[in-house]
Amino acid sequence: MNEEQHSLLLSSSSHYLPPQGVKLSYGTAGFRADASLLHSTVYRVGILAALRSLKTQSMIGMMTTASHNKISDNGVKIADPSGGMLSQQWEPFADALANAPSPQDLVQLINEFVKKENIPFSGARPAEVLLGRDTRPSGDALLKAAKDGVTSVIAAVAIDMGILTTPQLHWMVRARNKGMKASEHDYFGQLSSSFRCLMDLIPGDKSTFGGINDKLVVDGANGVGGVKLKVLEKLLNGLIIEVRNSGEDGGILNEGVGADYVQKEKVVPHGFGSKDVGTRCASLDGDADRLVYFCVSSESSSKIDLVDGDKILSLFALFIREQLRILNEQEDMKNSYQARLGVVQTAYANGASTNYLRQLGLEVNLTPTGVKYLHEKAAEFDIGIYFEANGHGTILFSESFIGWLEATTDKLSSGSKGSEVEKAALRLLAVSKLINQAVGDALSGLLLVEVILQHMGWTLDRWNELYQDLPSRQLKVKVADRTAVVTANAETVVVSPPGLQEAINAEIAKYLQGRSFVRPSGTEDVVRVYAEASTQEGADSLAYSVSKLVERFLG
Ligand code: G16
Repeated sequence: MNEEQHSLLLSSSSHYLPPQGVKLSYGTAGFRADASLLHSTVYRVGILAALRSLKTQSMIGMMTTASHNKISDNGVKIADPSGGMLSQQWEPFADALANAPSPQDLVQLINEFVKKENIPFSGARPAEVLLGRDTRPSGDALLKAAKDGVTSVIAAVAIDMGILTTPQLHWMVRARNKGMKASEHDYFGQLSSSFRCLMDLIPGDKSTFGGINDKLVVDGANGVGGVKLKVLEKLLNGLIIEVRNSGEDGGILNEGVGADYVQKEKVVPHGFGSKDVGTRCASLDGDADRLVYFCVSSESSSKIDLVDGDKILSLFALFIREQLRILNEQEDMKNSYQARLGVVQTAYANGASTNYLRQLGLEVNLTPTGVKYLHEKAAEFDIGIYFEANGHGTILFSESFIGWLEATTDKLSSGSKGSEVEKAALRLLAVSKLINQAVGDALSGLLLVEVILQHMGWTLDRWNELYQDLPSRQLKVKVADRTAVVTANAETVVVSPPGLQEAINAEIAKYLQGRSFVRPSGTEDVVRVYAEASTQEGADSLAYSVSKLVERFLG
C-alpha cells in the first residue's frame, strides 16, 4: 500500500466512525443490526469488497439487506466471484474491520492484511464491485457509505445495480465472472426461457396451465420480490400469478407477512384468508431468497397447511431422480456417467422429511444453519440439492456433469431426436439454467416448483401428501449474551453452558418422537429453540420447557 492509498483511507474513514460500545459479527449471512448503527460497517465492507476483488482479480458483489429481519434493521454481505457467499477464511478479517475503533487502527489492520494476503495494488486489474440493495428506507444512505468504502481503494469502481433481490445480485456476479451478460434483463430472460423450455418438455397435453393448477397467489412480504415477480410473470406465457403484499400499497416489510412469518407462525399472512381456501399460495421473504408454499386450511381459521423448504427439496429430488433414471435405463447410456445426487439439510429439517429422503435412497447430509455451509456441502456432488426448512435453497450442478449433458444432447439430437432420453437430458440442462446456482432464489425456485407440479400433474395437496410432517414448534429466547451458547454436531448438541444439553435430553425423553435443539441466531439477537414431537401439543410443550431451560442457564 503506497502513501497515497494510506492517506486516502485515513481521510475517507474519518467520516465513518464506528458507534461506541457496539460489537458486530459477520454472522450467518453478513452483518445485521439496527440500520442507524451500520454506516461505518457498510463503508468498511465496501473496502473489504474492493480488496476481495483485487485479491481474486474478479468482480465482487455487495448486497445491502437484512432479508427477513424487521424493517428498522439493515445489513450487508459480500458475494464472492462464484456468486456464492464470502469465503469463510475472510470472515475474521471482516469482523476485525467492522470493529476497529479508530481510522488509524483500521488502516493499520488493512495494511497488515494486504501484506499477509499478498493483495496486488499496482499493475493489477482495478477492483470492481457490483452494489445492490433491497427496498428498506435506510438503503439509500447506506448505498452512499458502500460507494465511499469501495472508492477509498484507489482506482476501484462501484457499479450501482439499484434495487434488486439478493439472489439477483449473486446471479449477476456469477454471470459477469463467467463472461456472460448480466443485467436484470438477462436474468429475467434466462429464467423465463428455461422455464418455457421445461414447459415444452412436459409429456402429453399438460404443457399449458389451466385446470388444477390455474392460479398461484404469492405473498411478496412487502419487499422487493413481489414487484420483480410481476415483471417476470409477463414473460412466462400462461402461468397466472397474483401478487399480494408487493409493498406498493403501504404494507410494512416482513410485518405479519413473508416466508419467515408464515413458516414460523404457521398462520396466513396479512391479505390472505377464507377467500383463498383451495388456492395454491406461496410466500417470499423480504429480499426474495426464501420460498415456502401453503394453503389456507379452512374458512373459519387463520391456520395454514405449510409446504416448507423440506418439501420443496423433496419435490426437486423426485424430479431429478426421475430424469437420472430415464438416462440410466437407456442401454447405451448405462455406465457412461454415474452422476452422484446428494441432498443437504440442517437440524431444522423435519424428521419426517429426512426419513422420506433416505427411503428414496438418497444420501442426506446435515450441516449447521447458514447457506454458506449447505452450499459448500452440496457442491461436492454432481447434482447437490440443498434446502433449509425455512425455504432457502437451490440445486448445484457440477461443471463435468453439465459438460456431459451438453455432449449427450448434441449426440442425441443427430440420432434419436425427440427420444425420452434426450428429453431427460434437456430437462436437466434447463433446470441448471432456471435454478440460480449462485444462491437460493425464491423466484427461480418458484418457477421450478410450478413447472414440476405441472409435469407431475400434481395439486398442492398431492405434493403435500408426499409425507406427513411431524408437528414442530420454533421459539426465540432473548438472553443477555447469546454467544454463551456453543453447539457441536451440526448444532444438534449444546457443549456450553455445561449441563444445558443434559437438561434438554431429560425433557426430550418425556415425549414420543421428541427432538429438540437450541442455537444462537446469527441474524437476530436471540437464542432459537426448535422442538418436534408426535403431537402439536407435545412439540409446543417441549419447545416451551426447553426455552425455560435456556432462560435458566443463560439468565
Ligand atoms: C439467513 C441465512 C439462512 C438462515 C437464516 C436464519 O437467511 O441466509 O441460511 O437460515 O438467516 O439464520 P439464523 O437462525 O442464524 O438467524 P435470510 O433469509 O435472513 O438471509
